[in-house]
Amino acid sequence: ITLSTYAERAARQPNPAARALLECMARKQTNLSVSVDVTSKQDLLDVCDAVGPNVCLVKTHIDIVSDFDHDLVAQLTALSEKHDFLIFEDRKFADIGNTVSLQYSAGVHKIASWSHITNAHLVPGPSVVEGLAKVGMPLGRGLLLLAEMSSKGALTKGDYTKACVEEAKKDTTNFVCGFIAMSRVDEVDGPNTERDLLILTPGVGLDVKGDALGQQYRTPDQVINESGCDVIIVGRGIYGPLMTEEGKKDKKAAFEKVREQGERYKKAGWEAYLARIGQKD
Ligand code: UP6
Repeated sequence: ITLSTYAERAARQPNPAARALLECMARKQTNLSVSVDVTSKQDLLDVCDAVGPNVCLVKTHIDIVSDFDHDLVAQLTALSEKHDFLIFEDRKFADIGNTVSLQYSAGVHKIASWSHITNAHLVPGPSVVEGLAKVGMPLGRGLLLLAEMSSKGALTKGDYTKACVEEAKKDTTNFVCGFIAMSRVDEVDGPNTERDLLILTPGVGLDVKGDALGQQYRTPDQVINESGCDVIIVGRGIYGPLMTEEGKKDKKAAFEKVREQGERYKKAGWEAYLARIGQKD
């Protein structure tokens, strides 16, 4: 998998959301996903508009938006069409099948109706996947399992990680289309010839090694080229300029910096991919 191009992998990808993502990555030449962890609707939309041209995927935590309403979803969807990116609600579902199917389809956020991709912990066992599949499959959605986390001391390792990989490989419905992971977890025991699975990787930063709350950062080259992951997820590395005192005072200048950071991470991610597949450009 690691030596195939994104376009080659799109052509053989059975999950519609994963296929659309791979096609978008090849078309826009970007493996960058921006994690827009801001708490106001307008900031969220403005970040998406600023970095939209450089990303394949916008990752949200919709439950942190203080002034959430369905117009936000309508505008986010419009931006995803304008700039050609997909949407990934980072909900990290982790309950019994019946509960997650309700959390995914209903409530305030109605995640399944607008988010192309979402994710889940396998802690409850395979029924978490079944519950989500019931809602997401008819809509052509995709699910990522959290096989490894980026934070210090994460318990997602060893047999737990292996169980996530086995679950994904044996999912004949293809609803599970990949993982959140730090490494090529589907190929630790040799090449994965069973199913093409995506690896999306958070904990990516070019300027700092971590934060005060256990986050650990690696560079796009370490993640894509050395570890063989497919998509880099970058949050504060991109929208960080908005959070500073200076940024709060001069939003226009801050958004220009956000746009520049998007361009910078896009370039770094794509160079790492070209190095991995053995091409210069
Ligand atoms: N995230 C991680 N690590 C994981 C899984 N998810 O950082 O193992 C998510 C966080 C955050 C984003 O919830 O939204 O990725 C990382 O943000 P950052 O780049 O600002 O650290």
